[in-house]
Parts: sequence; C-alpha cells; structure tokens
Amino acid sequence: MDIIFSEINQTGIIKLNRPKSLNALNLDMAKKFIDKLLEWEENNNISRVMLFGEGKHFCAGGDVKSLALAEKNDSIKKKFFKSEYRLNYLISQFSKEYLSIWNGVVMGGGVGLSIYGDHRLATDNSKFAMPEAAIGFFPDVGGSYFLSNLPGNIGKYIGLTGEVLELNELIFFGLATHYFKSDMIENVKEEFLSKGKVLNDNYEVKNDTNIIKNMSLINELFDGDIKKIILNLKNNGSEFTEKILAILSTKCPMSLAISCKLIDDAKGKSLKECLEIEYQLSQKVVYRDDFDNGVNSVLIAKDHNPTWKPPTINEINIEDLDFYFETHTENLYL
Ligand code: QUE
Repeated sequence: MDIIFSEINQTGIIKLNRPKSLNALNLDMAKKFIDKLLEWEENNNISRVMLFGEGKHFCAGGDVKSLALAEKNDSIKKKFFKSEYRLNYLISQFSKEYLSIWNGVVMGGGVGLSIYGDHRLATDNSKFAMPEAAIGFFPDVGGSYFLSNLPGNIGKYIGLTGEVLELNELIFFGLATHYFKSDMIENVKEEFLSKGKVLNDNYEVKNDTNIIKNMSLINELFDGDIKKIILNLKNNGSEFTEKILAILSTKCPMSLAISCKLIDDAKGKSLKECLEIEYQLSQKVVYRDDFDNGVNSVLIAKDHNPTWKPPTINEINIEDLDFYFETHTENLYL
C-alpha cells in the first residue's frame, strides 16, 4: 500500500508509504487521498488530520518518473495533474485542523500536500524546495500562488533556482508554522493524536542566511522577465550573482522563462485561479521533450546533463511564451 489511512482518537492519520521513492505521490495515492479527505470532512468522529511520510522523508514531489516512462498515448499525464491539483485545492478548503510533519525532503508535490494546511512542522533536517525547473517543468501545486505571495521577488528566486531553504528561511517566510527537533517527531505526533496540541520548540530565527540577508538585492535582481533577470545578474558581477548564474545555467531555459512569467502573473490571484492556470500550462509543458529529457537525466539515468530545447535563454522570445498560457484543455472545475 502506497498510502495508509488510519483513525485514532478523532485524528485521521495519513502516511505516505513509498520510502524508496522518497514518498513521491502517484495517481493512485492522489485519488485515495481525495476520497479519504472527502469522507473525513463529513465524518463527525474526525476532528483533525495528521500527514507524514514513512522513513526519513516527507515527500519528494509528484511521481514524475512514472509520467516520463508512460506510453505516448497514455492519459496519465492528464489524469495525474488533474487529481494532484484537485487534491491541493481540497486541502486548502478542508475545514478541520490539518497538520503535516516536514522531516527530510519536502519538495514540489510534497509542498502541495502540506502548505495549504493549518500547521507545517519543520525540523532541523527539513529540506524544502521547488526544484521543477531542473526537470523541464515549473513550480506547480499552487507554487505560482504561494511563491508570488512571498515578499518582493523572493518567490521567483526560490522557484527559478530551486534552492533548498534552510530552517531559518522556512520560519522567517512563514512557510513552516512550527519547529521542533527531529528526534522529537514521535512525541509531537503523540501529543497531536492524544490532545490535538501542536508542540513547538521556541526557535529564534537567525536573519543571517543567504536569502534573508540578501533580500533587497534579490528583489532588485529578480525583477522582470527571465532575460532581464539574467542581464541584472551579469551586470552585478559579484560572487553572489555568479553563483546564481551558475545554478540557473543548469536549469531548463524554457522552464525558467515560463516559471518567471507564471509567478509574475500570479500576483493578486486566488489559489483556485493559480491552479487552473497551472493545469492549462501543465498540459503544454509535460508533453515537451524537455520534460522527458529532464526527468530521465536527473531521476532515471542520473547523468545530470540534460539536453534542453532551446539550449539557452537567448533563443527564447518572451512574446512566444503567451502560447503556453492559452486555455486549451478542459477546466479543472475545482
Ligand atoms: C526536480 C523535481 C523532482 C525531483 C528532482 C528534481 C520531483 C520529484 C523527484 C523524485 C525524487 C525521487 C523519486 C521520485 C521523484 O525528484 O518532482 O519518484 O523516487 O518527484 O530536481 O521536480
């Protein structure tokens, strides 16, 4: 069983159970998750929900391997994103207390299973990121919503670089709501189960992290479309910007261009609107060769040297991006 549900003491418990795949979410898990949340929403014996991952990690994302390996005429690339985004929205609308335990890897699809809930508990080993530009995709699961709601252009920085955020940053930006040491996980679970209380270690946020101390510079550098950002970074010419340029040079150019526009355009939009846009976009992006090549290179062959088409940002016309944002398939009807 890839996902295990149980009920103890008015708490609905969800365990993601694919530890060998870092608990990556597949279509079957998403469907079962939706059905169970709908059931618990109506069930008066359930007053809260707790979500965690088996093993060392929370969730690495959507099971993109199975999407890249699917036959050309398989409808899974459509069905998966439909179910995943529907689940993200359902979690945002869920009326009962919802707690996620962010130990280990919390990336992409894993963020979407937790960030719209009431409590996200980070630990000293949380590894949070939106790394999709590395595989020819874009920060989805409402990434355009929550990234565009971070201050200034910080969300674009996070969504384009795919940088793993550290604990201070998770707390500082309100992405995590609580903190405790990783060796306390079982106590935290027990306390939530038995008393409905969320334990919290007082954590003093240190504001000297890479992102926090460079916030105003990042705001300036990450203003505008991807071409402007690259130009800004090159013109700055510091050690900090050289590092960012080196990171961006490994990502899919079309993903970077699309993600940039997606996050900019999302400002002021609702989660529902953002998920709808992302669904339309997913059904253009997931059939591009960049997606299959990216997933293959990063996750299957693991040579970490994907071929991108086009290979550089220079070869992208910003005006041509509108095509990817057209409404072209059925709506999600969230
Ligand atoms: C970017 C991503 C993902 C990623 C790596 C990236 C992603 C994802 C996984 C992943 C990891 C381990 C697994 C698995 C998937 O890795 O979305 O099935 O076993 O799901 O650089 O977006």
